[in-house]
Amino acid sequence: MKKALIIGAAGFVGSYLARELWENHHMEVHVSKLPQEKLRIEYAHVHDLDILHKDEVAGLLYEIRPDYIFHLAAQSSVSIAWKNPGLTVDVNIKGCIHVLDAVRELFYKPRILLVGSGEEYGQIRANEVPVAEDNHLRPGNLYAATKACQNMIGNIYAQAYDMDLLMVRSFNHIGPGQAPAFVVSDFCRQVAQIEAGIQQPVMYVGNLEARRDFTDVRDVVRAYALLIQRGQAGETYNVGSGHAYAIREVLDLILSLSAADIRIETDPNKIRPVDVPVIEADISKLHQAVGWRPFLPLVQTLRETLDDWRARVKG
Ligand code: A2R
Repeated sequence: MKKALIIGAAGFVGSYLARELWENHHMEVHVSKLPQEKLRIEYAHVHDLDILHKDEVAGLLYEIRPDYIFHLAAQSSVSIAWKNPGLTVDVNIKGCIHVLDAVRELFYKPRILLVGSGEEYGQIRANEVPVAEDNHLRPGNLYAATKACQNMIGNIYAQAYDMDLLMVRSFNHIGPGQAPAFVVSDFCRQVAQIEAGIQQPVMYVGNLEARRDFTDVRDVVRAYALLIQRGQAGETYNVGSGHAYAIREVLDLILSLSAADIRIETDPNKIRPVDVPVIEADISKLHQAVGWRPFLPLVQTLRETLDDWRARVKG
């Protein structure tokens, strides 16, 4: 039985990935969380780890001796990155180096997947859509810049130290349980609150014209599990649906799932200082490598996310 360690599993993706590895790939699953976070996963061993402390990373790896390591830990919010760039750089770059160095110093060679972001491509030009892995990176925000840097560092470590690592650039992933700082979760929460009568029937939105590539988180983790087993070392793979939707289209779909009569208003706080008009993934490299395609239709994910918020709002 292969052993997997998911670093940074108390966030949105971690539990979904743990379940995928356990149920569909029959791995022994270890997960890490920050000491102050709460996390219980029935079929996973839970460990405390702050990646800002390199010794802790090394100690945990030595204790578990995983075959596969998924590096998910990050300061992953674009808006927090604007407010706290220092923390974002520390966690996303220094923390990643701690993980890579701890792995490099082990007495054996586990395989590592570094999780990056479609935001790394930044200002994608019209003739570059859908964007492929060898495109220029022009990050438009601090979060994206740290993830682009993580990717470059991953490439350097893979070549210089012959490490068995691969990287992904994941586009917007969505699904039940996501924090409301992300657009789909935010919209679903607002609709659920309006339906429950705890918010006026007005929805506050940001830039509705931006086009983004949305994938259900369960499809995303399926790609991670396949890649770590069958992907090519030293390579970067886009993980996305391959189709960009305008935020307005997503909003309309969510509104169509509710009987409530809702007015739309722009909230200047939700407009980011720099926005990228279109982000859409070319997923042919991933498909060729492991045969992956997304299964879950957008409307199903939206329905389940809205239902999840309806349950959360009821408490
Ligand atoms: O920021 P928090 O308190 O939510 O904790 C996050 C955690 N984290 C850390 N873990 C260990 N040591 C640290 N110094 C540290 N700082 C933050 O990593 C959170 O629990 C987890 C990342 O989960 P999320 O932010 O929910 O990201 P998600 O959506 O699960 O995405 C996984 C990966 C991230 O690297 C994203 O940047 C990428 O996929 O899209």
